[in-house]
Amino acid sequence: MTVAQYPTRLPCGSRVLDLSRPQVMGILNVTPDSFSDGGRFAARDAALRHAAAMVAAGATLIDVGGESTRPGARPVSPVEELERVAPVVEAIAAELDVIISLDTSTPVVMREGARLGAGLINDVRSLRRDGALEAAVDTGLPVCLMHMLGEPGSMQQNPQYRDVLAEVADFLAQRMLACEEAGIPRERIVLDPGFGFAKTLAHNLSLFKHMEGLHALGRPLLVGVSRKSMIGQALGREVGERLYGGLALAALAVSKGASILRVHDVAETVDVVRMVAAVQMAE
Ligand code: YH5
Repeated sequence: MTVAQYPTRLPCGSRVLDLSRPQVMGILNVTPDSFSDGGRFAARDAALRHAAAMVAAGATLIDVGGESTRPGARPVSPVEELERVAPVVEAIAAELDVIISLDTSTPVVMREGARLGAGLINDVRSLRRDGALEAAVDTGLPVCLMHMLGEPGSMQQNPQYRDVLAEVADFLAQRMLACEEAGIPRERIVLDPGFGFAKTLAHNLSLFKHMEGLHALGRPLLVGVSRKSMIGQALGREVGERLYGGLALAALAVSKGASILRVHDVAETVDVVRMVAAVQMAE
């Protein structure tokens, strides 16, 4: 069994995340395709209802994202991203007992989101955009650093690794160092292997199998595989048919010591996590 080397409490703004057991982060997309048909307030209310349902199902974090990272997605301006995300962050902070994670690479969204009540910055670009490190430092919030080669738009084209686990670990160690030099202490960092970002199926499977090697970095791990194409490719399933595959990976991730699972299907994943934890806690 994997034993964590870090403290079991991660301060996230006004709340504390309990890392003594695995936690489930619910995904809340606030891109126009997700919630926008009835106008601005309807979109905010629909997002709030979805967040409330995920909290009722056991999510302790809600990951709010206003930028689509899909290959080919239209780039979103910082103002547009902020206009999508800010009302939802504000509403969740006012209404729900949950830690809000900001799925953003955009400095102004980090700053405004933190001011409106977010508790964690989740940046798939690991704070490599101009001004992102400084913005994250200024918020005082913990950050999730994720491995990705290149940019979301171009990343998947021909990814190559000599040793995927070693290269992911080296990248995360480098980004952790950049954070520490900028003023984000390591105690505030969460690490993510970045499943599905510039990785073939073989890369994703190997990285998943050997994920425990990342515990050498000494920080909690976040895993996001929910509905992703590694499940589709391994099983030959369309995006709406990937729940069981995702739950298998959730059980495996927890048994490999992952601290946070980023998922669409919160209720189902919470049962898996509680069941695995019950076995892990046995004599
Ligand atoms: C992640 O792994 N992923 S956005 C393609 C899919 C399904 C889902 C249909 N943000 C991560 O969720 N943040 C995203 O196929 C993330 N870790 C962290 N920390 C992509 C996504 C998805 C993409």
